[in-house]
Amino acid sequence: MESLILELHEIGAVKFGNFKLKSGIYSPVYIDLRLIVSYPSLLSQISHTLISSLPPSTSFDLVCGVPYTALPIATVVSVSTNIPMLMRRKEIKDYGTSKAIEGVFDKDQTCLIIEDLVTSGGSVLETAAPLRAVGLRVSDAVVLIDRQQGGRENLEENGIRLHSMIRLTDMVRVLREKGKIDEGVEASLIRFLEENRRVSVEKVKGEDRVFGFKERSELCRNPMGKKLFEVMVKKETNLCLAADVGTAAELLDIADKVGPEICMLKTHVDILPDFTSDFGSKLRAIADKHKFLIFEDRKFADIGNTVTMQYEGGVFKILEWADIINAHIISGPGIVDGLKLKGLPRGKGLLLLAEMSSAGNLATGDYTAAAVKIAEAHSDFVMGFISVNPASWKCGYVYPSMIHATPGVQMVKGGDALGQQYNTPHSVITERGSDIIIVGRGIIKAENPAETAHEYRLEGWKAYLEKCS
Ligand code: S5P
Repeated sequence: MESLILELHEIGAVKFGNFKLKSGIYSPVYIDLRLIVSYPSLLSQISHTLISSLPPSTSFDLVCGVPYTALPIATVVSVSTNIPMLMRRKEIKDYGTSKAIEGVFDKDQTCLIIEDLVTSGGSVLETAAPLRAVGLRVSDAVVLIDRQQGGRENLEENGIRLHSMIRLTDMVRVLREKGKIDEGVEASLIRFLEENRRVSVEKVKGEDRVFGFKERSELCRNPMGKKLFEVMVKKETNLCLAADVGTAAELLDIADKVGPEICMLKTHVDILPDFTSDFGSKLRAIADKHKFLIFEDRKFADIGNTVTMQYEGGVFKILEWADIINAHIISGPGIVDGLKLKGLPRGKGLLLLAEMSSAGNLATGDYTAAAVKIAEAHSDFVMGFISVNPASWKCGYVYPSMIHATPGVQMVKGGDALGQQYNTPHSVITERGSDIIIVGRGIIKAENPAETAHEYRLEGWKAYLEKCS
Protein backbone atom coordinates (compact mmCIF):
# COMPACT_ATOMS: atom_id res chain seq x y z
CA MET A 1 0.00 0.00 0.00
CA GLU A 2 2.89 2.29 0.84
CA SER A 3 4.42 1.97 -2.61
CA LEU A 4 1.04 2.61 -4.20
CA ILE A 5 0.59 5.82 -2.18
CA LEU A 6 4.09 6.98 -3.10
CA GLU A 7 3.49 6.26 -6.75
CA LEU A 8 0.20 8.18 -6.75
CA HIS A 9 2.04 11.12 -5.22
CA GLU A 10 4.88 10.72 -7.70
CA ILE A 11 2.62 10.98 -10.76
CA GLY A 12 0.84 14.04 -9.34
CA ALA A 13 -2.47 12.32 -8.62
CA VAL A 14 -2.36 13.75 -5.07
CA LYS A 15 -1.69 17.44 -4.64
CA PHE A 16 -1.56 19.68 -1.58
CA GLY A 17 -2.60 23.35 -1.53
CA ASN A 18 -6.02 25.02 -1.40
CA PHE A 19 -8.57 23.55 -3.80
CA LYS A 20 -12.28 24.16 -4.33
CA LEU A 21 -14.20 20.86 -4.40
CA LYS A 22 -17.41 19.96 -6.28
CA SER A 23 -19.33 20.52 -3.03
CA GLY A 24 -18.07 24.13 -2.84
CA ILE A 25 -15.81 23.64 0.17
CA TYR A 26 -12.06 24.33 0.11
CA SER A 27 -9.73 21.42 0.72
CA PRO A 28 -5.99 21.31 1.48
CA VAL A 29 -5.69 18.16 -0.66
CA TYR A 30 -6.79 17.41 -4.19
CA ILE A 31 -6.85 13.95 -5.66
CA ASP A 32 -7.13 13.42 -9.40
CA LEU A 33 -7.13 9.77 -10.36
CA ARG A 34 -7.94 10.38 -14.01
CA LEU A 35 -4.19 10.32 -14.59
CA ILE A 36 -3.83 6.63 -13.86
CA VAL A 37 -4.85 5.63 -17.41
CA SER A 38 -1.41 6.88 -18.47
CA TYR A 39 0.34 4.41 -16.15
CA PRO A 40 -0.79 0.90 -17.14
CA SER A 41 1.21 -1.00 -14.54
CA LEU A 42 -0.15 1.28 -11.78
CA LEU A 43 -3.68 0.83 -13.12
CA SER A 44 -3.22 -2.90 -13.07
CA GLN A 45 -1.78 -2.84 -9.54
CA ILE A 46 -4.70 -0.72 -8.28
CA SER A 47 -7.27 -3.02 -9.86
CA HIS A 48 -5.72 -6.17 -8.39
CA THR A 49 -5.31 -4.68 -4.93
CA LEU A 50 -8.90 -3.37 -4.95
CA ILE A 51 -10.35 -6.82 -5.45
CA SER A 52 -7.96 -8.60 -3.09
CA SER A 53 -8.74 -6.05 -0.36
CA LEU A 54 -12.42 -7.11 -0.28
CA PRO A 55 -13.50 -9.28 2.65
CA PRO A 56 -13.80 -12.93 1.49
CA SER A 57 -17.52 -12.91 2.32
CA THR A 58 -18.23 -10.31 -0.40
CA SER A 59 -19.96 -12.06 -3.27
CA PHE A 60 -20.95 -10.52 -6.60
CA ASP A 61 -21.79 -11.62 -10.14
CA LEU A 62 -20.98 -8.39 -11.97
CA VAL A 63 -18.91 -5.24 -11.60
CA CYS A 64 -19.77 -1.69 -12.62
CA GLY A 65 -17.44 1.29 -12.50
CA VAL A 66 -18.75 4.76 -11.65
CA PRO A 67 -18.26 6.84 -14.79
CA TYR A 68 -15.80 8.03 -15.84
CA THR A 69 -12.63 7.68 -13.78
CA ALA A 70 -13.43 4.25 -12.41
CA LEU A 71 -14.36 2.77 -15.82
CA PRO A 72 -10.79 1.69 -16.69
CA ILE A 73 -10.32 0.28 -13.18
CA ALA A 74 -13.52 -1.75 -13.51
CA THR A 75 -12.47 -2.96 -16.96
CA VAL A 76 -9.14 -4.26 -15.69
CA VAL A 77 -10.88 -5.91 -12.73
CA SER A 78 -13.36 -7.56 -15.07
CA VAL A 79 -10.70 -8.82 -17.50
CA SER A 80 -8.37 -10.13 -14.80
CA THR A 81 -11.07 -11.85 -12.72
CA ASN A 82 -13.26 -12.93 -15.64
CA ILE A 83 -16.27 -11.36 -13.91
CA PRO A 84 -18.55 -9.61 -16.42
CA MET A 85 -18.86 -5.87 -16.32
CA LEU A 86 -21.75 -3.47 -16.82
CA MET A 87 -21.54 0.14 -17.88
CA ARG A 88 -23.77 2.90 -16.62
CA ARG A 89 -24.47 5.66 -19.10
CA LYS A 90 -24.15 9.15 -17.70
CA GLU A 91 -26.00 10.61 -20.64
CA ILE A 92 -28.82 8.51 -22.01
CA LYS A 93 -29.10 8.61 -25.78
CA ASP A 94 -32.45 9.57 -27.21
CA TYR A 95 -31.94 7.25 -30.17
CA GLY A 96 -31.24 3.52 -30.43
CA THR A 97 -32.05 1.45 -27.37
CA SER A 98 -31.61 4.34 -24.90
CA LYS A 99 -30.48 2.12 -22.06
CA ALA A 100 -29.16 3.47 -18.76
CA ILE A 101 -27.26 0.23 -18.11
CA GLU A 102 -25.29 -1.47 -20.88
CA GLY A 103 -24.33 -5.12 -20.73
CA VAL A 104 -25.93 -8.49 -20.13
CA PHE A 105 -27.41 -9.37 -16.75
CA ASP A 106 -30.22 -11.24 -15.02
CA LYS A 107 -32.52 -9.62 -12.49
CA ASP A 108 -31.48 -10.38 -8.89
CA GLN A 109 -27.79 -10.72 -9.77
CA THR A 110 -25.48 -8.80 -7.47
CA CYS A 111 -23.34 -6.00 -8.82
CA LEU A 112 -20.25 -4.61 -7.10
CA ILE A 113 -19.71 -0.89 -7.66
CA ILE A 114 -16.14 0.23 -8.25
CA GLU A 115 -15.17 3.84 -7.59
CA ASP A 116 -11.90 5.74 -7.54
CA LEU A 117 -12.65 8.26 -4.80
CA VAL A 118 -15.50 8.67 -2.34
CA THR A 119 -16.34 11.92 -0.56
CA SER A 120 -20.08 11.98 0.23
CA GLY A 121 -20.95 8.80 -1.63
CA GLY A 122 -23.27 10.75 -3.98
CA SER A 123 -21.64 9.42 -7.17
CA VAL A 124 -21.84 5.82 -5.99
CA LEU A 125 -25.55 6.35 -5.23
CA GLU A 126 -26.10 7.80 -8.69
CA THR A 127 -24.75 4.58 -10.16
CA ALA A 128 -26.55 2.33 -7.64
CA ALA A 129 -29.95 3.86 -8.48
CA PRO A 130 -30.15 2.79 -12.16
CA LEU A 131 -28.60 -0.61 -11.34
CA ARG A 132 -31.24 -1.20 -8.69
CA ALA A 133 -33.90 0.21 -10.98
CA VAL A 134 -33.26 -2.59 -13.49
CA GLY A 135 -33.57 -5.22 -10.75
CA LEU A 136 -29.93 -5.76 -9.75
CA ARG A 137 -28.82 -6.03 -6.14
CA VAL A 138 -26.22 -3.56 -4.94
CA SER A 139 -24.85 -4.17 -1.47
CA ASP A 140 -21.13 -3.36 -1.73
CA ALA A 141 -18.91 -0.71 -3.25
CA VAL A 142 -15.13 -0.72 -3.33
CA VAL A 143 -13.11 2.45 -3.58
CA LEU A 144 -9.45 3.26 -3.99
CA ILE A 145 -9.47 6.31 -1.72
CA ASP A 146 -11.97 7.23 0.99
CA ARG A 147 -11.80 10.93 1.82
CA GLN A 148 -13.51 10.10 5.17
CA GLN A 149 -16.15 12.79 4.79
CA GLY A 150 -19.30 10.82 5.43
CA GLY A 151 -19.36 8.64 2.31
CA ARG A 152 -19.26 5.46 4.35
CA GLU A 153 -22.20 6.56 6.54
CA ASN A 154 -24.25 7.97 3.66
CA LEU A 155 -23.84 4.73 1.71
CA GLU A 156 -24.58 2.58 4.75
CA GLU A 157 -27.88 4.46 5.14
CA ASN A 158 -28.67 3.43 1.58
CA GLY A 159 -27.83 -0.23 2.10
CA ILE A 160 -24.31 -0.18 0.60
CA ARG A 161 -21.18 -1.32 2.47
CA LEU A 162 -18.11 0.69 1.52
CA HIS A 163 -14.73 -1.05 1.30
CA SER A 164 -11.82 1.30 0.91
CA MET A 165 -8.22 0.53 0.04
CA ILE A 166 -6.69 3.76 1.26
CA ARG A 167 -8.07 6.22 3.77
CA LEU A 168 -7.05 9.82 3.29
CA THR A 169 -5.49 10.01 6.78
CA ASP A 170 -3.37 6.91 6.08
CA MET A 171 -2.23 8.37 2.81
CA VAL A 172 -1.16 11.62 4.46
CA ARG A 173 0.60 9.78 7.29
CA VAL A 174 2.62 7.68 4.82
CA LEU A 175 3.58 10.75 2.80
CA ARG A 176 4.70 12.57 5.94
CA GLU A 177 6.67 9.56 7.19
CA LYS A 178 8.42 9.35 3.82
CA GLY A 179 9.25 13.06 3.91
CA LYS A 180 7.01 14.01 0.99
CA ILE A 181 4.99 16.53 3.05
CA ASP A 182 5.72 18.23 6.36
CA GLU A 183 3.87 18.05 9.67
CA GLY A 184 2.09 21.36 9.04
CA VAL A 185 0.36 19.96 5.94
CA GLU A 186 -0.62 16.82 7.81
CA ALA A 187 -2.04 18.88 10.69
CA SER A 188 -4.04 21.15 8.36
CA LEU A 189 -5.50 18.10 6.65
CA ILE A 190 -6.57 16.52 9.93
CA ARG A 191 -8.16 19.83 10.98
CA PHE A 192 -9.96 20.00 7.61
CA LEU A 193 -11.34 16.47 8.03
CA GLU A 194 -12.57 17.26 11.52
CA GLU A 195 -14.34 20.40 10.33
CA ASN A 196 -15.89 18.68 7.29
CA ARG A 197 -16.66 15.33 8.74
CA ARG A 198 -19.81 14.82 6.76
CA VAL A 199 -20.46 16.32 3.36
CA SER A 200 -24.14 15.74 2.84
CA VAL A 201 -25.24 13.90 -0.26
CA GLU A 202 -27.71 16.74 -0.92
CA LYS A 203 -24.92 19.28 -1.00
CA VAL A 204 -23.07 17.36 -3.67
CA LYS A 205 -26.24 16.40 -5.48
CA GLY A 206 -27.39 20.01 -5.55
CA GLU A 207 -24.48 20.81 -7.81
CA ASP A 208 -25.24 17.99 -10.17
CA ARG A 209 -27.61 18.42 -13.05
CA VAL A 210 -31.31 17.56 -12.68
CA PHE A 211 -32.35 14.33 -14.37
CA GLY A 212 -34.88 15.01 -17.16
CA PHE A 213 -38.13 13.03 -17.49
CA LYS A 214 -36.73 11.18 -20.53
CA GLU A 215 -33.71 9.95 -18.60
CA ARG A 216 -35.81 9.08 -15.59
CA SER A 217 -38.19 6.99 -17.67
CA GLU A 218 -35.21 4.74 -18.47
CA LEU A 219 -34.61 4.19 -14.78
CA CYS A 220 -38.15 3.00 -13.96
CA ARG A 221 -38.68 -0.60 -12.98
CA ASN A 222 -42.44 -0.09 -12.90
CA PRO A 223 -43.90 -0.10 -16.41
CA MET A 224 -46.62 2.44 -15.57
CA GLY A 225 -44.06 4.86 -14.14
CA LYS A 226 -42.09 4.57 -17.35
CA LYS A 227 -45.25 5.13 -19.39
CA LEU A 228 -46.20 8.21 -17.38
CA PHE A 229 -42.77 9.79 -17.94
CA GLU A 230 -43.08 8.99 -21.64
CA VAL A 231 -46.54 10.57 -21.88
CA MET A 232 -45.24 13.67 -20.10
CA VAL A 233 -42.33 14.03 -22.52
CA LYS A 234 -44.43 13.33 -25.61
CA LYS A 235 -47.31 15.65 -24.71
CA GLU A 236 -45.12 18.18 -22.89
CA THR A 237 -47.37 18.28 -19.88
CA ASN A 238 -46.93 17.58 -16.19
CA LEU A 239 -50.52 18.48 -15.34
CA CYS A 240 -52.90 16.05 -13.62
CA LEU A 241 -56.56 17.01 -13.44
CA ALA A 242 -58.31 16.14 -10.16
CA ALA A 243 -61.74 15.56 -11.72
CA ASP A 244 -63.78 16.00 -8.55
CA VAL A 245 -67.08 16.71 -10.28
CA GLY A 246 -70.63 15.79 -9.23
CA THR A 247 -71.52 13.00 -11.65
CA ALA A 248 -69.95 10.38 -13.91
CA ALA A 249 -71.47 12.12 -16.92
CA GLU A 250 -69.77 15.39 -16.00
CA LEU A 251 -66.51 13.56 -15.41
CA LEU A 252 -66.52 11.95 -18.85
CA ASP A 253 -67.39 15.30 -20.38
CA ILE A 254 -64.55 17.20 -18.69
CA ALA A 255 -62.11 14.34 -19.39
CA ASP A 256 -62.78 14.72 -23.10
CA LYS A 257 -62.43 18.52 -23.01
CA VAL A 258 -59.31 18.70 -20.86
CA GLY A 259 -57.75 15.46 -22.16
CA PRO A 260 -55.29 17.10 -24.60
CA GLU A 261 -53.74 19.14 -21.77
CA ILE A 262 -53.04 16.45 -19.19
CA CYS A 263 -50.72 13.51 -18.55
CA MET A 264 -53.01 11.99 -15.93
CA LEU A 265 -56.64 12.24 -14.82
CA LYS A 266 -57.37 11.63 -11.17
CA THR A 267 -60.73 10.25 -10.08
CA HIS A 268 -62.61 9.72 -6.81
CA VAL A 269 -64.96 7.17 -8.22
CA ASP A 270 -66.88 6.76 -4.95
CA ILE A 271 -68.30 10.30 -5.23
CA LEU A 272 -70.16 9.58 -8.47
CA PRO A 273 -73.91 8.89 -7.85
CA ASP A 274 -74.47 7.68 -11.44
CA PHE A 275 -71.53 5.25 -11.54
CA THR A 276 -72.29 2.25 -13.74
CA SER A 277 -70.16 -0.76 -14.63
CA ASP A 278 -69.34 0.67 -18.04
CA PHE A 279 -67.78 3.81 -16.53
CA GLY A 280 -64.29 2.32 -16.73
CA SER A 281 -64.47 1.39 -20.40
CA LYS A 282 -65.93 4.81 -21.30
CA LEU A 283 -63.16 6.64 -19.46
CA ARG A 284 -60.57 4.30 -21.00
CA ALA A 285 -61.74 5.20 -24.49
CA ILE A 286 -61.27 8.92 -23.71
CA ALA A 287 -57.88 8.27 -22.09
CA ASP A 288 -56.71 6.34 -25.16
CA LYS A 289 -57.97 9.07 -27.46
CA HIS A 290 -56.08 11.83 -25.64
CA LYS A 291 -53.20 9.68 -24.34
CA PHE A 292 -53.44 10.25 -20.62
CA LEU A 293 -53.28 7.80 -17.71
CA ILE A 294 -56.09 7.16 -15.22
CA PHE A 295 -55.30 7.53 -11.53
CA GLU A 296 -57.98 6.44 -9.05
CA ASP A 297 -57.27 8.35 -5.84
CA ARG A 298 -58.63 5.56 -3.65
CA LYS A 299 -56.07 6.06 -0.84
CA PHE A 300 -56.07 2.43 0.27
CA ALA A 301 -55.13 2.16 3.94
CA ASP A 302 -56.04 -1.34 5.19
CA ILE A 303 -54.10 -4.56 5.71
CA GLY A 304 -52.73 -6.37 2.66
CA ASN A 305 -55.48 -8.98 2.43
CA THR A 306 -58.32 -6.46 2.62
CA VAL A 307 -56.89 -4.12 0.01
CA THR A 308 -56.59 -6.94 -2.54
CA MET A 309 -60.39 -7.27 -2.34
CA GLN A 310 -61.01 -3.51 -2.33
CA TYR A 311 -58.79 -3.11 -5.38
CA GLU A 312 -60.28 -5.90 -7.42
CA GLY A 313 -63.85 -6.31 -6.22
CA GLY A 314 -66.92 -4.42 -5.08
CA VAL A 315 -68.96 -2.19 -7.32
CA PHE A 316 -66.06 -0.20 -8.68
CA LYS A 317 -63.64 -2.93 -9.83
CA ILE A 318 -60.82 -0.38 -9.79
CA LEU A 319 -58.25 -2.89 -11.00
CA GLU A 320 -60.06 -3.20 -14.30
CA TRP A 321 -59.80 0.40 -15.41
CA ALA A 322 -57.35 2.42 -13.28
CA ASP A 323 -53.72 2.55 -14.43
CA ILE A 324 -52.53 4.01 -11.16
CA ILE A 325 -53.76 3.86 -7.57
CA ASN A 326 -52.41 5.24 -4.31
CA ALA A 327 -52.08 4.05 -0.74
CA HIS A 328 -51.26 5.24 2.76
CA ILE A 329 -48.46 3.32 4.49
CA ILE A 330 -50.08 3.55 7.92
CA SER A 331 -50.67 -0.23 7.92
CA GLY A 332 -47.06 -1.07 6.98
CA PRO A 333 -45.47 -2.60 3.87
CA GLY A 334 -48.06 -5.42 3.68
CA ILE A 335 -50.43 -3.01 1.94
CA VAL A 336 -47.95 -2.69 -0.92
CA ASP A 337 -47.54 -6.48 -1.11
CA GLY A 338 -51.33 -6.87 -1.28
CA LEU A 339 -51.88 -4.27 -4.01
CA LYS A 340 -48.84 -5.54 -5.91
CA LEU A 341 -50.22 -9.06 -5.97
CA LYS A 342 -53.14 -7.84 -8.07
CA GLY A 343 -51.66 -4.84 -9.86
CA LEU A 344 -48.18 -5.89 -10.93
CA PRO A 345 -49.22 -8.78 -13.23
CA ARG A 346 -51.41 -6.26 -15.04
CA GLY A 347 -48.67 -3.66 -15.39
CA LYS A 348 -50.26 -1.15 -12.99
CA GLY A 349 -48.45 1.36 -10.77
CA LEU A 350 -48.79 2.59 -7.19
CA LEU A 351 -48.13 6.00 -5.64
CA LEU A 352 -47.48 6.11 -1.89
CA LEU A 353 -48.76 9.04 0.14
CA ALA A 354 -45.49 10.30 1.59
CA GLU A 355 -46.94 13.71 2.50
CA MET A 356 -50.34 15.42 2.42
CA SER A 357 -51.39 18.92 1.54
CA SER A 358 -53.90 19.55 4.32
CA ALA A 359 -53.05 21.62 7.39
CA GLY A 360 -51.99 19.65 10.46
CA ASN A 361 -51.62 16.30 8.67
CA LEU A 362 -49.37 13.70 10.27
CA ALA A 363 -47.49 12.50 7.19
CA THR A 364 -44.19 14.22 7.99
CA GLY A 365 -40.60 13.47 9.06
CA ASP A 366 -40.06 9.79 9.91
CA TYR A 367 -43.38 8.85 8.34
CA THR A 368 -42.30 10.34 5.02
CA ALA A 369 -38.90 8.62 5.32
CA ALA A 370 -40.66 5.29 5.96
CA ALA A 371 -42.71 5.77 2.79
CA VAL A 372 -39.49 6.28 0.81
CA LYS A 373 -37.95 3.10 2.25
CA ILE A 374 -41.05 1.04 1.42
CA ALA A 375 -41.19 2.52 -2.09
CA GLU A 376 -37.57 1.71 -2.82
CA ALA A 377 -37.96 -1.85 -1.54
CA HIS A 378 -40.90 -2.28 -3.98
CA SER A 379 -39.68 -0.21 -6.90
CA ASP A 380 -41.07 -2.81 -9.32
CA PHE A 381 -44.58 -1.67 -8.36
CA VAL A 382 -44.25 1.68 -6.57
CA MET A 383 -43.75 4.36 -9.21
CA GLY A 384 -43.59 7.37 -6.91
CA PHE A 385 -45.24 9.48 -4.27
CA ILE A 386 -47.92 11.93 -3.43
CA SER A 387 -45.56 14.59 -2.12
CA VAL A 388 -45.85 18.19 -1.07
CA ASN A 389 -42.28 19.34 -0.55
CA PRO A 390 -39.86 16.57 -1.55
CA ALA A 391 -37.01 19.08 -1.79
CA SER A 392 -37.14 19.32 2.01
CA TRP A 393 -37.01 15.58 2.71
CA LYS A 394 -34.23 14.66 5.09
CA CYS A 395 -34.17 10.97 4.27
CA GLY A 396 -31.18 11.08 1.92
CA TYR A 397 -31.16 10.03 -1.69
CA VAL A 398 -34.50 9.25 -3.36
CA TYR A 399 -34.39 7.20 -6.57
CA PRO A 400 -34.80 9.47 -9.61
CA SER A 401 -37.14 6.83 -11.07
CA MET A 402 -39.72 7.84 -8.45
CA ILE A 403 -42.29 10.39 -9.63
CA HIS A 404 -43.56 13.09 -7.30
CA ALA A 405 -47.15 14.25 -7.80
CA THR A 406 -48.35 17.17 -5.72
CA PRO A 407 -51.92 18.22 -4.86
CA GLY A 408 -52.88 21.57 -3.38
CA VAL A 409 -52.04 23.64 -6.47
CA GLN A 410 -53.64 26.84 -7.66
CA MET A 411 -52.39 29.90 -9.51
CA VAL A 412 -52.22 31.81 -6.25
CA LYS A 413 -51.06 30.60 -2.86
CA GLY A 414 -53.85 30.19 -0.30
CA GLY A 415 -56.27 27.61 1.03
CA ASP A 416 -59.90 26.58 1.45
CA ALA A 417 -62.13 26.61 4.53
CA LEU A 418 -61.44 22.94 5.30
CA GLY A 419 -57.67 22.86 5.66
CA GLN A 420 -56.54 22.51 2.04
CA GLN A 421 -53.34 24.51 1.39
CA TYR A 422 -52.37 25.75 -2.07
CA ASN A 423 -49.02 26.51 -3.67
CA THR A 424 -48.37 27.80 -7.18
CA PRO A 425 -47.26 25.54 -10.08
CA HIS A 426 -43.91 27.32 -10.24
CA SER A 427 -43.16 26.88 -6.56
CA VAL A 428 -44.33 23.24 -6.53
CA ILE A 429 -42.05 22.25 -9.41
CA THR A 430 -38.98 24.41 -8.87
CA GLU A 431 -38.73 25.18 -5.14
CA ARG A 432 -40.54 22.17 -3.72
CA GLY A 433 -38.94 19.65 -6.06
CA SER A 434 -42.05 17.94 -7.44
CA ASP A 435 -42.75 16.66 -10.97
CA ILE A 436 -46.52 16.74 -11.47
CA ILE A 437 -49.07 19.34 -10.42
CA ILE A 438 -52.46 17.96 -9.40
CA VAL A 439 -55.11 20.62 -9.91
CA GLY A 440 -58.77 20.21 -9.00
CA ARG A 441 -60.96 23.21 -8.24
CA GLY A 442 -58.48 25.57 -9.89
CA ILE A 443 -59.65 24.04 -13.19
CA ILE A 444 -63.06 22.51 -12.66
CA LYS A 445 -64.56 25.61 -11.07
CA ALA A 446 -63.13 27.88 -13.78
CA GLU A 447 -65.45 29.39 -16.34
CA ASN A 448 -63.66 27.58 -19.15
CA PRO A 449 -61.93 24.48 -17.72
CA ALA A 450 -60.17 23.54 -20.97
CA GLU A 451 -58.64 27.00 -21.37
CA THR A 452 -57.67 27.16 -17.72
CA ALA A 453 -56.14 23.68 -17.90
CA HIS A 454 -54.06 24.93 -20.83
CA GLU A 455 -52.75 27.77 -18.66
CA TYR A 456 -51.85 25.41 -15.82
CA ARG A 457 -50.16 23.10 -18.28
CA LEU A 458 -47.99 25.91 -19.65
CA GLU A 459 -47.06 27.06 -16.14
CA GLY A 460 -46.17 23.54 -14.99
CA TRP A 461 -44.12 22.71 -18.04
CA LYS A 462 -42.31 26.04 -18.05
CA ALA A 463 -41.31 25.43 -14.43
CA TYR A 464 -40.03 21.94 -15.32
CA LEU A 465 -37.90 23.31 -18.17
CA GLU A 466 -36.58 26.02 -15.89
CA LYS A 467 -35.58 23.41 -13.33
CA CYS A 468 -33.76 21.35 -15.97
CA SER A 469 -31.81 24.29 -17.26
O1 S5P B 1 -52.65 15.33 0.43
C1 S5P B 1 -53.46 15.30 -0.47
C2 S5P B 1 -53.59 14.19 -1.30
C3 S5P B 1 -54.51 14.25 -2.34
S1 S5P B 1 -54.50 12.95 -3.45
N1 S5P B 1 -54.25 16.39 -0.71
C4 S5P B 1 -55.16 16.43 -1.72
O2 S5P B 1 -55.80 17.46 -1.89
N2 S5P B 1 -55.33 15.32 -2.52
C5 S5P B 1 -56.37 15.30 -3.57
O3 S5P B 1 -56.04 16.28 -4.53
C6 S5P B 1 -57.75 15.61 -3.08
O4 S5P B 1 -58.45 14.44 -2.73
C7 S5P B 1 -58.37 16.30 -4.28
O5 S5P B 1 -58.91 15.35 -5.13
C8 S5P B 1 -57.22 16.97 -4.98
C9 S5P B 1 -57.08 18.45 -4.67
O6 S5P B 1 -58.16 19.16 -5.17
P1 S5P B 1 -58.23 20.78 -5.16
O7 S5P B 1 -59.61 21.07 -5.61
O8 S5P B 1 -57.96 21.22 -3.77
O9 S5P B 1 -57.19 21.23 -6.16
